[in-house]
Amino acid sequence: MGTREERTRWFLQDRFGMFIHWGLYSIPARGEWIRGNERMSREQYMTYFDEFDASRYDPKKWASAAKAAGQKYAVLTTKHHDGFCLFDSKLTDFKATNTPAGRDLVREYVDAFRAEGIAVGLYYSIIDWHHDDYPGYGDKAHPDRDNEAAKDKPIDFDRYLEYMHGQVKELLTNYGKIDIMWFDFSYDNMTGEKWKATELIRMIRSIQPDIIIDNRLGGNIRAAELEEYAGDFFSPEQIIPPGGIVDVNGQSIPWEACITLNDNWGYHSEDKNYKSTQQVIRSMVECISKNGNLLLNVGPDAKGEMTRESLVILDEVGEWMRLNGDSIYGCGKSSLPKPEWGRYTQKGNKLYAHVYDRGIGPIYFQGLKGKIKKARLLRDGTELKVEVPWMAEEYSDVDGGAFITLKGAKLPDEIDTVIELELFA
Ligand code: H79
Repeated sequence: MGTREERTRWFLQDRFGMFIHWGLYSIPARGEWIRGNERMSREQYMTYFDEFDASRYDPKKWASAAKAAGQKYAVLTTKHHDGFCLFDSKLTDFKATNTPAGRDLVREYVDAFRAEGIAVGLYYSIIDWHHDDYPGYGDKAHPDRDNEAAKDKPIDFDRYLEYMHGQVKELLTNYGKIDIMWFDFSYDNMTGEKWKATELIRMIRSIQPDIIIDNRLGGNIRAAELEEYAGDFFSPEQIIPPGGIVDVNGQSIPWEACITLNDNWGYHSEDKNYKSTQQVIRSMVECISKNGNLLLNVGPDAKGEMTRESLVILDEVGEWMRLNGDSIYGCGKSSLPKPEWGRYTQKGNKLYAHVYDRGIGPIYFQGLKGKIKKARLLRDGTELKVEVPWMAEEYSDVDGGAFITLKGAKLPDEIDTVIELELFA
């Protein structure tokens, strides 16, 4: 089983993953929260169950898109808040095998991603709008409990917990080795032992000793004394924490920002508010420069295809990663402060300068005078000169910086030009 440090080692190396939100909500195509947001009744929502056919679902295509983008792990919504299961659970009828799709979609996902050498994660919503014994996430978001008749119906929450624990057990028993368990999420007093979290964690670790788990079952992952269920990594959503994530002693702890490509997790046919490839890459670099990972979301459509816009971004990210991946994988925060022209990532004595602002003249590296053994453009290996410009001693000696000359007026890569600095050991 090992320590958190041992369990998360691969995760901190890999740095970049694909999040996939896919389910019945992909049919109305207004985001994954549609049933809650629009107060849809169970009957209304069941019409999607009756037509979900996943007819163009080919997770091999997803896996090759992830692979080409340089993503090293993936996380799929096996059950979102709506309670619909993409897997063949024995504990419910509300599952893909009972829709026109008629297949266990999680099985195919696991197999396809494994075949590409991509680590496999499973998202599982502990909130459940379908189960009769779930109290609802607030009264507003649970359509069935808005209904006067349903409101006073007594619930047996233990029965829900048995169901939830049982499904997690199925997921971790039936699909071979699973690398990540991604729970979503605790709120108010619905946290920690409300989920029988210690028991749940022990069961998980007895089946999958090396699995890593997010921090959304509750507890305080930043504390000195950790609850057993506090999780292996912190999971900020739609935000990159300004200072990374540190524990109470100021030590960096594993974290992963999950970010959407447009403004929705689940497929939204009218949401064209996509981030640019440049934003995506620079955000990934920002995460790594703060010792974090990026889990980048895609929301495939009802048939199972990723949007054209998403595929273009993934493709462009991959093109950049192919040339600049050395500045990403296995890299983390540098001890140097953030430079004014961009960001640093670092791996041992290799310091990667991500230059966003070319300026004119040579680029200034504060604190590195006499410390650079070799400098090169990462994308093609071109040697770069560490020189002392005319009159440099008048200004560089002040804080011991070094200058590197970059030829031409423009950056060789507008997205992120990476200079690899090999430092003297
Ligand atoms: O699966 C994705 C989200 O659906 C889920 N977590 C990520 C990974 C998530 N669900 N809820 N939240 C995150 C936070 C709650 C947001 C809310 Fe709302 C604000 C719930 C009600 C108001 C956003 C806006 C969702 C519905 C309206």
